[in-house]
Amino acid sequence: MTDVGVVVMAYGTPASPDEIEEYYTHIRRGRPPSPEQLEELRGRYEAIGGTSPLVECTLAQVAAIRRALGDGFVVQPGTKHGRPRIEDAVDSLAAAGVEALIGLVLAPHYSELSVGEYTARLLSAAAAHGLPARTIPSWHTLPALIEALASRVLTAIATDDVEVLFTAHSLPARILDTSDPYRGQLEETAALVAEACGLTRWRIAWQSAGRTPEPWLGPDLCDVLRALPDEGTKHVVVCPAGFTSDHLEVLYDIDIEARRVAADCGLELVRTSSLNDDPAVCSSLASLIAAEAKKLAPVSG
Ligand code: FEC
Repeated sequence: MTDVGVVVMAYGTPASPDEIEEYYTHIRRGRPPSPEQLEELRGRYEAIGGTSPLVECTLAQVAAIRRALGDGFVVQPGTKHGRPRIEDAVDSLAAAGVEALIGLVLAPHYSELSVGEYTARLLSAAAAHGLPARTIPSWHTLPALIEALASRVLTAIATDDVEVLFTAHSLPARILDTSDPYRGQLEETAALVAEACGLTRWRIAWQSAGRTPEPWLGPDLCDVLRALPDEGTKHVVVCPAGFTSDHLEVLYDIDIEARRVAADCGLELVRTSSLNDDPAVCSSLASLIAAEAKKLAPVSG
């Protein structure tokens, strides 16, 4: 019997400061950033130590999923904007002779503009090799995810007088004009975690919005932080439920930028630790992949 190929997909990051311009140009769909935009992004990477830990975190997550899946699967990372790209992963799995592909994105919530793009690229690369493929659109209510986030929220809470903010990456607000499930899925994750923790004061907020003229999903995390002191709140826990690992959007946008805003308004901000290669979450993701593989039509021969 031949193996099933698995592409574990993540955002990707520049491997070194020299690659920031190419990476940013790829995110901008081939339009190079202005010198000011490039400098600004370079400054953010410098502030977190020069490069993002996303490569190592993604590889650790892939390794944990590979271990949990065991025999019968060949597991490769594939990134949206870094190396290897999703298409490179599919090429290498096709060359390894897999009979079919399963794709999973290391982000729990589905939007046509986020996970939808990963999926379209995976399916098109698989079709180019004549490989059947299936993907897992979202896993925002996975019990292991809810339990892992709940345990991190409880660890982060140091006082009863606290408000918990569940965040995900903002997207252009035009997604609300369609039946895009992104916002509703973050609300669902947040409500389940809040229930598991017995929280009474919590809400969702959006972070890391793009710097473009069109409206983005709100409320923005920093705006919520600025409003909280007027509501009598002094302590806040930020749980970036839309991300699975340590990277720029967590280490800069929350740990540096949001923390600065919080300090300016007299708020104490604690961030929940990232899931990274949490064994229970990775092994549950492996079970999702294995279940999806069972739905593949048997390949003759
Ligand atoms: O650590 C790292 O080096 C990479 C961190 C990183 C993650 C990430 C995740 C998401 N993004 C999502 C949407 C958008 C949209 C745009 C956009 C732009 C950027 C830029 C950087 C960046 N993103 Fe990202 N994102 C990360 C990094 N992202 C850097 C470019 C500069 C900036 O705007 O900050 C706007 C694109 C455009 O201009 O057209 C939209 C979503 C996620 C969460 C899901 C996922 O992980 O795929 C959604 C990690």
